[in-house]
Amino acid sequence: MTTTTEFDAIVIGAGFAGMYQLICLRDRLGLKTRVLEAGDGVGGTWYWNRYPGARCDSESHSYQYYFSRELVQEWEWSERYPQQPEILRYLNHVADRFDLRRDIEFNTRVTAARYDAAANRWHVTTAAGEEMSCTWLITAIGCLSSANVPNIPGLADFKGDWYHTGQWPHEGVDFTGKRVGQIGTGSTGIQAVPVIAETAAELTVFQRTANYSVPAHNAPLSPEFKRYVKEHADDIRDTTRRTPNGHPFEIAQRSVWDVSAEEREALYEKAWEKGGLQFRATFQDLLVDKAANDTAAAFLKGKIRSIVKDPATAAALADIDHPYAAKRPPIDSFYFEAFNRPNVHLVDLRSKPIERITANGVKTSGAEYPLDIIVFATGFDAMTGPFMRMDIAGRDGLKLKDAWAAGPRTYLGLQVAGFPNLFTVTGPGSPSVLCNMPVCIEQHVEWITDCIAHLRANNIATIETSDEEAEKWVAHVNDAANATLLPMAGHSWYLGANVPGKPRVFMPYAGGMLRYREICNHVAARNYAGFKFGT
Ligand code: N01
Repeated sequence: MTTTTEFDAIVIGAGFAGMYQLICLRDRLGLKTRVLEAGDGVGGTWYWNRYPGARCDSESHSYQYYFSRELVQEWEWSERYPQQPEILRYLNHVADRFDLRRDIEFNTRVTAARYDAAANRWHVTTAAGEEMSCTWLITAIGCLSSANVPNIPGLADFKGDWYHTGQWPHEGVDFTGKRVGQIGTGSTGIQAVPVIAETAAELTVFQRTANYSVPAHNAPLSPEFKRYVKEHADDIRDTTRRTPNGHPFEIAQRSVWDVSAEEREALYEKAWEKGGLQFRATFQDLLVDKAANDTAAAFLKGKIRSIVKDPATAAALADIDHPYAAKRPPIDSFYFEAFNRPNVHLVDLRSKPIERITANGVKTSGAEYPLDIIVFATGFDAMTGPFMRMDIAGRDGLKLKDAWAAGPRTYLGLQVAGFPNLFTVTGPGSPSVLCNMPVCIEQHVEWITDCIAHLRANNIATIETSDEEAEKWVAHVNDAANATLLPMAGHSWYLGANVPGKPRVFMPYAGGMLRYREICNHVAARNYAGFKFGT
């Protein structure tokens, strides 16, 4: 590592996005590039989220980079849904293979970035007080990287240990013989429950909102499937680029109303047996027609009632208040089954909410639950949180915090008006979390790389969008969301509703990855329409 502090480009974050951005800028464009990473290793999400049961909800053969044919051919996944350690091994392999570490500064948290218009440079400050500058600043900070520990009174009094799933200790946590309380039943909590239950003496699950879940049916990959993936890599890549959510399966073209009730039930049963996120592809109208969605919801609630033996627990787990997949649909490995174990208990917080944490455990309005360990599976200050914990100032000192006071406003999720030469990989207003992440990351990184190459080739010093373009894009993002059932889950993190005081704005672009890609390509082909160039 050199001691230079002036770069062509600085990338913040060394997860899937930052690593590929480094490859593109350094190796394809020849830019002097530095990646700044808060952790002491690569991996981003997969570096931090080491909680029990952490595995990917995308199928392994689609949850990888496709930019390098050689990389695709040489890497082999072991399971249908890879576990966190395997994904982290993959990302470390990528870092080694492409010799990335020499340009990544680890243990380096960016605290501030300031645009100097006179010099046309971004000045970046780190927690250790280092100062660096660059022409192009690219955030690759993830959408779900700012842990949300709810402000429940009394946490400081708790005598036991507590952990947030997104900041899990690297040495692991031993639950043996412990009374564990888990708050949160989102995708993370649903993965963690069955694994924690295996060793904890008692596991009490505090559920505020009941959730659907479809079995993952995870299994080791067969040699035939591994061979299929290698032989059909280009087809798999093309499918992920064509489908609205970037997954390697097509959404059925039929409507719920094209088939009889019996046929529908049989199709849901088949999808349940297959498992995974693919369940929502059973019919094309599940996310746009509430009555159609009700049929899937009824099927899934019936499954919960059939799995969970205690009727009161089953009723609380199946009492779901939002359409299926209006919140990010979890997939699980024996989540509902875990409630049949004698050491797992459900506390329904809707009737009796948490009042406080005491020295001994969690106190709801109904009872106090003595605990040795509390696990917060309470999610993230999603999409905007990672930006807001940095002090980013653009043209004329405009703070990003102020520009986004009423919610994030971007053009294409790629740029913010008033922040020249700042690009935001999978930023708010892009498909990101509604899509299989590596697919949208590759698209964003390649678009940004092509854009910077264009600017350099044409001696253009700055690229910047305008308030008007951001306004139009935000309106389009809202229209896309409102054409679906997604806004009907009023408490979802897609809307920022999980963080008290956060503006309620639908943040990801729900128009689908294919449409989004076409829009971005169209913008580029029209000489970056919607952006202003400066010399
Ligand atoms: O977080 P969440 P997550 N008192 O926000 C509850 C991705 N992911 O970490 O719904 C009591 O979904 C909250 O209750 P409610 C995926 O995109 C991916 O589970 O707000 N409860 C909810 O039950 C996912 O969507 C994978 O009423 C409180 C839970 O905590 C995203 O990460 C795996 C509370 C939070 O659920 C986030 O999932 C896992 C409080 N004060 C996650 N505050 C893979 O594919 C919050 N809750 C690998």
